[in-house]
Amino acid sequence: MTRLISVTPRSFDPSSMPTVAMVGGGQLARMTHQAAIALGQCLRVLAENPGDPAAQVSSDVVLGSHDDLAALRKVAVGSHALTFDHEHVPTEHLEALVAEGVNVAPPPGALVFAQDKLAMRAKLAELGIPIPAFTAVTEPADAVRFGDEHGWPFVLKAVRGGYDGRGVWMPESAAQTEALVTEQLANGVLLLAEAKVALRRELSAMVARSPYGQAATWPVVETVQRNGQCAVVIAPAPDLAEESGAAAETLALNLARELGVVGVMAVELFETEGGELLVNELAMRPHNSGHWGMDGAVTGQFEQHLRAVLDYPLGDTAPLAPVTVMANILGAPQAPQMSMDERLHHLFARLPRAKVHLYGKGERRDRKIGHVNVLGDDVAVVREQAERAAHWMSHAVWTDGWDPHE
Ligand code: AIR
Repeated sequence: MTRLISVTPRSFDPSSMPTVAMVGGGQLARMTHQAAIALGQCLRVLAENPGDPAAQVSSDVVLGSHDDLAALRKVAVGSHALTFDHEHVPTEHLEALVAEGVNVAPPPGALVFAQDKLAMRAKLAELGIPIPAFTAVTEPADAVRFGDEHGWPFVLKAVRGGYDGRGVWMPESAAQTEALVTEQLANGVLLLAEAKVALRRELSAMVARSPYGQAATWPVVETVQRNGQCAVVIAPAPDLAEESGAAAETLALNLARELGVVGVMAVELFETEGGELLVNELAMRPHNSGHWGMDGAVTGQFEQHLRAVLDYPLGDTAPLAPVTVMANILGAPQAPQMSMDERLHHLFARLPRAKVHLYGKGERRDRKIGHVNVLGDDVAVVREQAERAAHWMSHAVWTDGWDPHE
């Protein structure tokens, strides 16, 4: 005789899963939400507008500004961790939240080194990590003297708030420097001067670290910059000497530990013509140089960031192909007549292996509106496909003259 055992099914209780709150509703938050879904979670987002990329997709949105403490409190309440899609939150607000018991990840004492470019340089100099020569600029004469000593043009940077080429200038002369510095200081922008380094290329070393102290790096990638912002990422960086790659990963791991980072961190590096590695900038959030890993690594940066801030064990970062190339879809000077939907249709017809990520953003010149990942064996072939695909998506033009309607 068969006995029937009655089993009471347990329904999935989303409230038993942790809530991560992210300040900022851009594409980085949108793709973090995408990873959160797979983990049975919903990312709570503090967005300025309901149409922001992450606000379009999360069901847990707080509308407000990242510099309003009341809005930050509202998004933080009841969350297991509060984390970031950009670096622009005032440090004093974060300290107030920590004092109220909020788990800010990365903690403000670490995040400040990604927010304040001068504090970062002072700290790295103290740790003996190679960086380009720099100085604080409190009056025009400081910058002119720096140009005279280190060569023209040099790089003038806003200490806080800049990204994607914003807040960066390269003055060529003393007169230009004086005008620029006077104008920026009058606007209340703190400045630093940095030597312009003779580069072979730019690299990025990404690492994730959990509060428990577990850390994992991805292979070092090459980042190709155009108009002051990232256009293409090649993973792993082609022809990088094994010792240099290992040294960059070790540097990222050590820095993450020294600074007390929680979550992911990108260490943007210059490879000099002599093969030396210098740190350019730090970002303590998902970063453009890690987008390749969404399709090209066992664990991508967005899932890893969530695992790290929640103190879950970290995921395997191994690449899934000999090479992955990520090409940004950057808004064309003029948005094409052809709809995004039709462009996507044609892209898929021509390049079935291309993995496309669209951010739900309006098309504006050079704005990051999506990216394409292509995996393969040969760097030149894969790079050409990824760049051609991204150019097609933004311009509705095939760079090799191919006509979809012929
Ligand atoms: N971001 C943050 N720092 C650098 C970048 N690229 C991402 C974040 C932010 C978004 O870019 O996700 O919310 C802002 O993009 P935009 O195009 O509105 O300036």
